Amino acid sequence: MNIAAMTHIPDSRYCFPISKNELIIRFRIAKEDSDIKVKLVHGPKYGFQQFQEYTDIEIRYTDNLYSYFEHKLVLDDVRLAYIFQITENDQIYYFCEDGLSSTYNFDNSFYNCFQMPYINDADILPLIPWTKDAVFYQIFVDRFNRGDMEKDDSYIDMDWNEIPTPKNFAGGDIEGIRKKISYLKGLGINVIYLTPIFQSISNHKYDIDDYYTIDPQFGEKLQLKKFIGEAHENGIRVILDAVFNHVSSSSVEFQDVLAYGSKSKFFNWFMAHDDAPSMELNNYEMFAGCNYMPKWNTSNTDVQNHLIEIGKYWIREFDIDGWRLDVSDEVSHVFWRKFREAVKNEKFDAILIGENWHDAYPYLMGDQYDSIMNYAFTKACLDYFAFDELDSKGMSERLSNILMRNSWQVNRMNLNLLDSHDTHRFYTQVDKSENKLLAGLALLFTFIGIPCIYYGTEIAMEGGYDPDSRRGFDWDESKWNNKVFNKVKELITIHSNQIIKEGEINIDYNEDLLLIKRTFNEDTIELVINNGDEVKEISIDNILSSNEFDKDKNTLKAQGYVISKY
Ligand code: ARE
Repeated sequence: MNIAAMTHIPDSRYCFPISKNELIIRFRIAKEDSDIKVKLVHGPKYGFQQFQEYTDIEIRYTDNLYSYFEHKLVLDDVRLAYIFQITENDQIYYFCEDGLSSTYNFDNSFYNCFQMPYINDADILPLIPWTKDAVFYQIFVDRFNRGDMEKDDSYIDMDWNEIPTPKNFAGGDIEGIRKKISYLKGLGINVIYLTPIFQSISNHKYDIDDYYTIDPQFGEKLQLKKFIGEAHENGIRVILDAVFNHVSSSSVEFQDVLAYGSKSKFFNWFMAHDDAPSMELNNYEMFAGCNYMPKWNTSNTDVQNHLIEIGKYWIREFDIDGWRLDVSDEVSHVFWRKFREAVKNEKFDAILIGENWHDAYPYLMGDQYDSIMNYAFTKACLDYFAFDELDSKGMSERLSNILMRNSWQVNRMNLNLLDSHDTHRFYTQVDKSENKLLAGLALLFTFIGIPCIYYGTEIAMEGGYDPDSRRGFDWDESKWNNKVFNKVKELITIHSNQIIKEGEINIDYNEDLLLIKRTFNEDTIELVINNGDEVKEISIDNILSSNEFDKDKNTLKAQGYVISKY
């Protein structure tokens, strides 16, 4: 047995409550030790010495290094003590806070058993109820649709269908999105997430001058109100982009610092390297080497309060349903804790989605944001469908690994995406293979979490890296890929099934086939993807959606998928 691989951490992603009396317990072992048997030995915190119950637990997930036992324990007493009993070749071991031993003295267990000392209501990470049904649609505002024909359009310097450059403007606006609400509703999405809309000189508006003004290119406050009102009437929520890591160098605050250096009242709002910050010397903290994006000092209380007021303002006055948090991994944890509390007080079910590209567990323990943009899922899909870095076994391991990074609540609220304004379009990455795009979408809509479509994916838009992935949406329907469009609608409908919304997930593989099972009560929805080069024979009834599946011959062609229910 590989003892060093054995891990359990109480009150963490290895042990967390999902309700007042339900606890998920995970125990990690080396993958090559998967034949060992494990029992959870558990009892009341006050009384474990006298009373222990033994419960068999099972391996539920395996990644490329480890296997994870996972068990849902229903508790009578919410003060729990426990250890793990391991059997290998008839030999018994115990795993407790002190590690592994061949005997365990229950009389002395109060020194080294694991404990969940008490489950306090406030510490149960809440699942935002509406996220179960949520299907996101991300819009890069300048490129979705132009609706306001009266506005001053002298800034527009690109034809709608032209390939974008980093700096040109196509004219998309909030009014344009409002006019497409019925289109979006027809597609089946129910949350719109907009890239930034506040005053800024760029087309992407991540360098914000004034967080209280909507950029006139995109509209004005009344138009935003009208848009959100109509979206809500149509059952669609609206999420805005919070750029709180940095601001524009032309903002009032940074201009003051450039003018007065350490004498400026805003000096400590930024992180200058000496008393006289200047854009020539680049002697201050900034986003990714961009001196026009000076970093806010989010450790400073005045900055914290300033940004918190902005966060509350757009919820209170415009009834937005949450924030996507730009470069959230570079912003202070202390700030996010305060921000969360303020936002949730304003609207208890507003969602906060961080933009962390990597394992974000420390932010996702219930006191900062609710979930992240799941770029680890994106990367897995690229490695599997586009780059041939993963076979089906590897993909099943990678997806399992991603799930074991977080609690179930977070897994259910993570925003899964195939692409975004910061990546190549997925369709382009898979060399415009319609089959691979559809298989990727089938995975997106059956996996656990919230699916997010980047505008235009539904018509198979193409595009390389920024700025190419930000082309104008082509409203000429004769150019659409209708097969993809109809499949996306079909997959969104499948996603609304309770089995997908609430079900457990099981990830497996069989040679070239990737198998994703979602199970709720006695019912299962299963996705099978053939990522090999050969036709596979599989017998399946009750098909909900498929591509390249021959029902008569029961064969699934290369890159095909089939979703069934039983
Ligand atoms: C512009 C040009 C680019 C150029 C860049 C730098 O368009 O071609 O490379 O400047 O000179 C916004 C705009 C971008 C703009 C950028 C700077 O949308 O078009 O780029 O501002 O002006 C990392 C960050 C992550 C960030 C991505 C882009 O961690 O937070 O990089 N994403 C957000 C937004 C962006 C936005 C900004 C941040 C800035 O979503 O749209 O850019 O507000 C690995 C790393 C990640 C890295 C990721 C992608 O996984 O680990 O940290 O993300 O790759 O590179």
